[in-house]
Amino acid sequence: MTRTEIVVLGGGGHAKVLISILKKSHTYAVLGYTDPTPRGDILGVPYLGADDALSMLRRQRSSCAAAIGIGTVRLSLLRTERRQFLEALGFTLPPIVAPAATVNEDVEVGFASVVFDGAVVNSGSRIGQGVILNTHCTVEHDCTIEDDVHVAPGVTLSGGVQVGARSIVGAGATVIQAVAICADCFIGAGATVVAPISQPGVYVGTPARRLR
Ligand code: JB2
Repeated sequence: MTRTEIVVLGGGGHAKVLISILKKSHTYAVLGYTDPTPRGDILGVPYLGADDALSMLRRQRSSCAAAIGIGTVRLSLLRTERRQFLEALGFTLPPIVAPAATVNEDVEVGFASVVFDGAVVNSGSRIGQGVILNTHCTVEHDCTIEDDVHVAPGVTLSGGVQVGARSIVGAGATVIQAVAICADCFIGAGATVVAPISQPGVYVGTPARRLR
């Protein structure tokens, strides 16, 4: 089977996981990664330069895809901006679903989203663009996850939960069923969200309360 060539943006920890998943998928051939800072080869994948190398790459390889490997907490806006930058250059940004993730029937995963190993997404859920569903998170049935949300490792989102754009749900947090979290929230690691959140801010603890 012919593999689709793909370039990864970012050369940190998140990109490393993404590159490993892309290599395992047997669907993609990872050409290299871009980063403002050279970080040497990553899992055998070469450094291509900063993002300004991408327009040349796009001209040379018109069928090359791209994946965003920038996950840094608090940088959801950068992911949004980089997604728009790549779209403007004409790159396709396929959703990347790890072979070891479970995405059940009637689930939509948007462009430039990634679903890492052990994540489970159940039926009726809608995942927007640029979303990170990190290792071993659970997105139960009928959830709506808006663009550029990061669901960190080990999070449990119960059935019918909504998470607004660019929000981050920290590692191991739990959100009970049918609760909506608005855009631009940060839910601290291990928090338990039991009531709707309608104001952007930082929420921590059990039950989760606004910190700032
Ligand atoms: O505009 C950019 C850009 N800005 C920063 N374009 C490109 N191509 N790369 C950019 N970067 C690069 O992203 C930084 O120079 C850095 O190499 C990388 C971010 O790496 P870092 O290790 O700081 O974070 P991460 O995003 O790979 O991982 C974080 O988020 C994950 C979800 C960590 O917190 C991980 O532990 C976490 N699992």
